[in-house]
Amino acid sequence: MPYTYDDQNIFAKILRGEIPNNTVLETDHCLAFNDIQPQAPVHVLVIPKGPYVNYDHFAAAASDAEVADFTRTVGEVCRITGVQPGDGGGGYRLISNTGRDGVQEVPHLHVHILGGRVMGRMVS
Ligand code: D5M
Repeated sequence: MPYTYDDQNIFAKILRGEIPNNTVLETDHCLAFNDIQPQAPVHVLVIPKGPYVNYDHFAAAASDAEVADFTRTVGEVCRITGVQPGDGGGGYRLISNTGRDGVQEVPHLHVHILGGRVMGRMVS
């Protein structure tokens, strides 16, 4: 499936420094920042710096280095924010809304990291 990337989306503007963000972690290939409408005490978005529309696009087109960096960045943010389950933290939920049926609002791949409270069961 070909994807056309809209470089006027809000996360593209964040990456270009045109609008501010509350950065948690920046790596060679990723930026992690606090969600502006937090749904949990910890609500961080992790995005790749590359122009990928969604998870499907990223999985097909990103380099191994980008994929590795993205995966490790999600894990590092969980450690930094204290939600990792291994050392007394309570754990977390990862969500990547993808495409129309996933009700994705911003057309730049992002993973939501939600934690700091017990999540409800996913029913919809
Ligand atoms: O979720 C898109 C998410 O992006 C939603 O939780 C709000 C968040 N958002 C939107 N604008 C900003 C800015 N400027 N900073 C931080 N977070 C933002 P989706 O998965 O696409 O429905």
